Amino acid sequence: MNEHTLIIIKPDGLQRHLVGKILQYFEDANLNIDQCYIDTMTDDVLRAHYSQVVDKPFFPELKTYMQSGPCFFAIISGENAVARVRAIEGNTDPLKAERGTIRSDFGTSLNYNLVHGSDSVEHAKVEIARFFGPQPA
Ligand code: YYY
Ligand code: MG
Repeated sequence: MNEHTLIIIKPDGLQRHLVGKILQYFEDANLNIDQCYIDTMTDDVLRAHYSQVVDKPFFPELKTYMQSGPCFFAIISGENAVARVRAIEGNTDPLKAERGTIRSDFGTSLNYNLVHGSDSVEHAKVEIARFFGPQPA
């Protein structure tokens, strides 16, 4: 099934000059980069994006991290793209992520895990609309 998903390369990915390397993981998996841009997340968008964790104790640190510089946003598409992007990114905690995943290879800690990927087809639609506006059906 051809799917579209949202990825975000978090600010340390840009600061550490890892954007090209990270995108290569997706291209090596034969996934497509359909649209992209770089911008700093506003408070409102950040709260909407992380609505399920706004009340968690780690949210203030996550917010500071996510707004420490611009992020790289992209729509990625391809066969089974939602699950495959998550697999390529690896476990949320880089220390638990399998070798060869982005988070294992470059992530430094649970709080600084470099990348985001939508966790379901349904959430991917919502997240793509949030960051890229309404898409043609
Ligand atoms: O989808 P994914 O990014 O793998 O994890 P989520 O459970 O959605 O958490 C979102 C985000 O929050 C995670 O990427 C890092 C951060 N976080 C954290 O800083 N500390 C935790 N204990 C759990 C999550
Ligand atoms: Mg998530």
